[in-house]
Amino acid sequence: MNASLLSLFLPFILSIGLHSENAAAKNPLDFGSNIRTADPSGHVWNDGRMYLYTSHDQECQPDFYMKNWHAFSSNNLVDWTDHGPILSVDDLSWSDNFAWAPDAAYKNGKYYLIFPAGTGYKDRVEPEKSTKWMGIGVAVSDSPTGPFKDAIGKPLWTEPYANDPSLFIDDDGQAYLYFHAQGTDYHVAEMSDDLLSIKGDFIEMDMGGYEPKMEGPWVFKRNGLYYFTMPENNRSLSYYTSESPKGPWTYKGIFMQSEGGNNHHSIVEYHGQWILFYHRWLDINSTCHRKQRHTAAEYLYFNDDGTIQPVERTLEGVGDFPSKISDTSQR
Ligand code: FUB
Repeated sequence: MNASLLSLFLPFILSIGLHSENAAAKNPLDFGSNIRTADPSGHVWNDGRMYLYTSHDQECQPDFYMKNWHAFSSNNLVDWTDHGPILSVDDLSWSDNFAWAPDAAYKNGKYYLIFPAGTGYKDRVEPEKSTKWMGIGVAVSDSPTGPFKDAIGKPLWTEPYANDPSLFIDDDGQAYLYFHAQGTDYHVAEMSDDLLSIKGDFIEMDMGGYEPKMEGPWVFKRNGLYYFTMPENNRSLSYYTSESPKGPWTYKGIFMQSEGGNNHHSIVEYHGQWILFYHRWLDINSTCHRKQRHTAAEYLYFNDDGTIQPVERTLEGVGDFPSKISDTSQR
């Protein structure tokens, strides 16, 4: 093409480039519908697929009055299968609302969904009139995609009010339950072997003197080091490290800044790559809300000393993951 023709077509060529860049945008994750999901908990089970367990923002739901939990799975983080609702508060005898951030586990041949749910009413104008209560339940299934059945027919405990459960199972099989609870944040409970009850009392963890308002804890282990991560003040993702799942913990700082609304995340290794799942408040076509939550994913990188590198929110997310894993399989 000569120079004058090139200058004529340059804007067109550039616009194709921009469109193909947008076409590569993989955040929020494409679950094949306009479903709005929040609080993604990622797990890789024995079949090698990545499973995401999420809560569900429904069109026109008031406040955070949420009714069910969903599961999605993928073998490349780009093409997702929607397994639909896997449990609803309608299936519970002790709750009719607040289907908030779930977590999942696989143990002794069974899949477990550990979930917060509740009842009552939250009055944001006159909080003293609120009757809202939440507790943590356990549901079980033979399949990672459910249906899950309430395994104990009641919450694990009723006092204190608690939500945002997160299970970490250590290499020796001991499961630890971290949660957000009124007056009992930064505590952990050891779970019984069948994951249907807690053993003994809550254990207060030493957080090294820094205990900001927290929600949504997530604990993982890498190279023998434990990481306690959480949305600090509900919004910025930050972390501590320790030599033990019960602490003492050392605060290491924020790795994803706040962008306004609440955030909730999980961190999981897949094909040798660490992935951060989180949610974003995005504009939606809704008659009721300006923004609702959508699940997104980013690569998470560690420095040589084990510290976590800052993570930016991107449109591309993990969109090139299929090519990364096919490169790996050719090596
Ligand atoms: O999705 C309901 C609640 O909002 C979660 O339980 C919190 O972590 C926050 O994301």
